Amino acid sequence: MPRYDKIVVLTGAGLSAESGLATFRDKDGIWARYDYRDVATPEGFARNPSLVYEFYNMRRREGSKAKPNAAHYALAQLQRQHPGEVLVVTQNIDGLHEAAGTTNLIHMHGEMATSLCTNCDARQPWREDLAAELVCPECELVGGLRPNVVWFGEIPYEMDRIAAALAACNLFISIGTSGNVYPAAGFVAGAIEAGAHTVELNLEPSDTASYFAERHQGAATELVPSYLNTLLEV
Ligand code: BJW
Repeated sequence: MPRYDKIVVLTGAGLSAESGLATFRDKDGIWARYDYRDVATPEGFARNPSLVYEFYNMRRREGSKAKPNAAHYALAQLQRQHPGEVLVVTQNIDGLHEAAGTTNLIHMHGEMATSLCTNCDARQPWREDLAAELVCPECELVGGLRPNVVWFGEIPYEMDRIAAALAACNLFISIGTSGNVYPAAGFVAGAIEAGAHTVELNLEPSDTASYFAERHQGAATELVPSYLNTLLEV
């Protein structure tokens, strides 16, 4: 019987930083170049859809070239080899967890390789650029396609499933996230309430670092494989 048999792992932009994808709030991050109100809110999209399409088209092109790093692979290995349940909840919209082999995965902030139709709610694989004049392949209406991402003021995906997993977990690990954005920043409190051991792995202490029982600082590609290996040792 492993020490922890129900593990929830929350990941953020820091996990994909060493795959060459920018974080949001670091010095050279995305929010240093863009105002989040313009590109990551429904109001910004209504005001200037072209800017938002271009922002996500650029990130989709960059994301399609990125490769998983050692931290993504270590998480996939944990899921394959650990005898307990391991759920990965990612805030990242890139596809690097899947590319590394992670299967039990929730993209709570959406996925950049899919579109969302505001007319029929269909979410569909989308590898090309998105634009206002495109036709939804599902309902065949023009003008409803948008990036399938969760903007500020919108409700993240699969919150019921995440809440149930947190309520049942006995280990919660948070990796490469600033603890700035809710509801993800509140997951550690939910895990503590469930009686779980809580661990933060991050380059710098996050905004919620003081909540965690155990904290390790360092780059994800070093820290994540070495920490997760300790969970696989009997
Ligand atoms: C490394 C590293 C390396 C670097 N190795 N580590 C007031 C109080 C509380 C809440 C609110 C409030 N006012 C408004 C709210 C709610 C709002 C919110 O939280 N606002 C805050 C800013 C205050 N939240 C929402 O609106 C959310 N919806 C919501 O609350 O709905 C209500 C509801 C919820 C639940 C049930 C019922 C109702 C929606 C939030 C949507 C966030 N969307 C974005 C953009 C869309 C996707 C995209 O474009 O990619 O998601 S914002 C952006 O931030 C993106 C990220 O997923 C998210 C989190 O960022 P992350 O991953 O933490 O990145 P960074 O850059 O912040 O941090 C990187 C970390 O990595 C750092 O710590 C580095 O140290 C570390 N690092 N290199 C290891 N190599």
